[in-house]
Amino acid sequence: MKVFHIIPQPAFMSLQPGEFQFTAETALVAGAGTEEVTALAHLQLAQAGLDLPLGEEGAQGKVIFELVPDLNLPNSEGYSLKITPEEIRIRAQETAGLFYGLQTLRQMLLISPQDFRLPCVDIEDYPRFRWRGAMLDVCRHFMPKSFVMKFIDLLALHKLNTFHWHLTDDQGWRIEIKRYPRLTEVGSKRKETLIGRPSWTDPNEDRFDGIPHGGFYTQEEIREVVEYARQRFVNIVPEIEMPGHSTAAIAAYPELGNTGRQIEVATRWGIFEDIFNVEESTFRFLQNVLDEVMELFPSPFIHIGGDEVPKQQWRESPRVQQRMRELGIDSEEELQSYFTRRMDAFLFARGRRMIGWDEILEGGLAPGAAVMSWRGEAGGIAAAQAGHEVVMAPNTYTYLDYYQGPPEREPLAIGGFVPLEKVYSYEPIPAELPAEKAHFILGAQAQLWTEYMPTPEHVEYMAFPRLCALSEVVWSRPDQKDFEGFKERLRSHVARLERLGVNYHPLDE
Ligand code: TNX
Repeated sequence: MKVFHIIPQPAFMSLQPGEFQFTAETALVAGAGTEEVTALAHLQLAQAGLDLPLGEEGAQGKVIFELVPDLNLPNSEGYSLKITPEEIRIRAQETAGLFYGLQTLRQMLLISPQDFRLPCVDIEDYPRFRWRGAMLDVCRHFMPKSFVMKFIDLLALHKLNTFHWHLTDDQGWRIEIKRYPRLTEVGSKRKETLIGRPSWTDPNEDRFDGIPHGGFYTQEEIREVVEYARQRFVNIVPEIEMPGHSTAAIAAYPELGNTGRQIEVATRWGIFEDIFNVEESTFRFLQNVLDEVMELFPSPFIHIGGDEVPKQQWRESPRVQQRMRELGIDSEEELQSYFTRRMDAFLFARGRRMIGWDEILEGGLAPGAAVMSWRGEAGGIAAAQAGHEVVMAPNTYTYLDYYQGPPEREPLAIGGFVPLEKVYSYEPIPAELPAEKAHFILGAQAQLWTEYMPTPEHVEYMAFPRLCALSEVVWSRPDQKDFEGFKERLRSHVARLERLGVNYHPLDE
C-alpha cells in the first residue's frame, strides 16, 4: 500500500485490519514532556493538509505522543507507531524517537488520499547507525539561509540526524566571526567564477563569468538555523578548514599565509597552494575563530577539514623550516599532524571532539580525533583499526556531486559516476574490518560539493533521490536491503518530494 512506502524502510511493520479516519474532532494529545514535539507535529501535519487541534486524552479520535522510558527498543532514537481504528499512538523512550515516529506519520499523510483515512498498522522502528548525515558546501556557491533550513527539514524527513555545514573554503568564507570582520568583508566575496571545468593544459585558457559572487551567514542567522535544526533532531557539525583550503581567509588576513603576498579569494576550482603558516599568532587566530564557532554550535564534534594540503609553501618558507627545527619535526606531513594535534587538544579541553578528513591520518593521528573517510574506505579502515571513531564518506559511494546518469544526458558535474543503485548498495562497515572494531564506525554521510551546483534547485537535483538511498543505508536493517523494493517505494515517495516543492532527478523507468 502506497502510504506505507516509507523511506527509510522501518525495521518492523505489520498491517492490521481496519482503518483510522481523521475527522474535524481528531486531536493531537501531548503526553508528559512531549509538548515541543507535539507542537511541531501540529505544524508538520498542517503542511500535509491536516490542521489538528491540540487536545486532551479521552477526546474522540486522537494522535497521541507518549514517552515510555522502558519501551525496550534497541536505541534512544527508536519509536513505536500504532494505528488502530480508535487512535494513532506514537511511543518512544526519548523525544528523538517521537520525532521519528512523527516523520513516518508525516510521510504517510503527505501522500494519503484526500479522505484522510489510514489503514491500521503496527510499526517498530529504530536506526542502525548514530551518525546519519549529509554535508553541504556553501563556499563554492553560497546557499541562502532559507534553503539551508529547507535542506535540514528534508534531512529530518528522511530520519537523518547530522548536517555537516562546510562553511569555509578557498572560494569563500561564509560565517561571521565578530573578532575578525575581514573574514566576511573580504573573504566572503569573489570577483567572478570559472565557467565550465578548469583547463587541464593551460590555466590561462580558463574562462570566467565576470559576475561577483558572495554571501555569508550572520551569527544571528546561524543561531536561527541551529535552533531550527535542534527542533528537528539534527545536529549541525560546522567545518572550518585548516591548514589548507584557506585562500579566502588568507586573502582577508595575509599574515596568516606563508608568502606575505596579498592574494585574492579563489575564482576557480581545485587545490590551492596558499595554506596557513604555523606561527603562534595563527594558532591563536584559529582558536579564537573556533571559540566563536563553539559559542554558536552545540555539536559535540567540530570539523577542522584537513584535506588536500599541498606542502610546497611550507617546504619553501624559511620561517616554517625554522619552526620545524625548533619543534624537532622532520617532515611537512608531520607538521600537519602537529597542527592537527594542537587543534585536537584545544577542542578537547573545551569538551568537544575534533573530526577531520582522512588526510589527518598522515604523519600520525591526534589522540582524540575522529576521521571522516572520503578517499574511498582505506582511511576509515586504518582509523578504526587504530581505535578511532570514523564517519564513512567515501567518494566512491557517497559523493552526490558525481554524475548520477550518463554524462551526455546530465548537467555538467565534477566527474565520477555514483548512480542511485551504487549509493543504495553501500555498506558502511567495511568487510575488511574485524568485527570487534565495527563499533568504531559511527555511520555515514553524503557529500554535496557545489562547484557545479550554482543554485538550491540544482543541489536538490543532485541530492534527490540519491539521499533517499543513503537514508536507507544508515537507518534500515541490512538484511532488508532490496533495491527493487526500494525503487517501488521511491515511486510513491517522489510525490512527497513534489508536495514539499523539492526538485529531483527523474526516476528511471
Ligand atoms: C575533494 S572531499 C574535496 C573537495 C572537492 C571535492 C569535489 C574533500 C575532503 N575535498 O574540496 O569539492 O573533492 O568532489
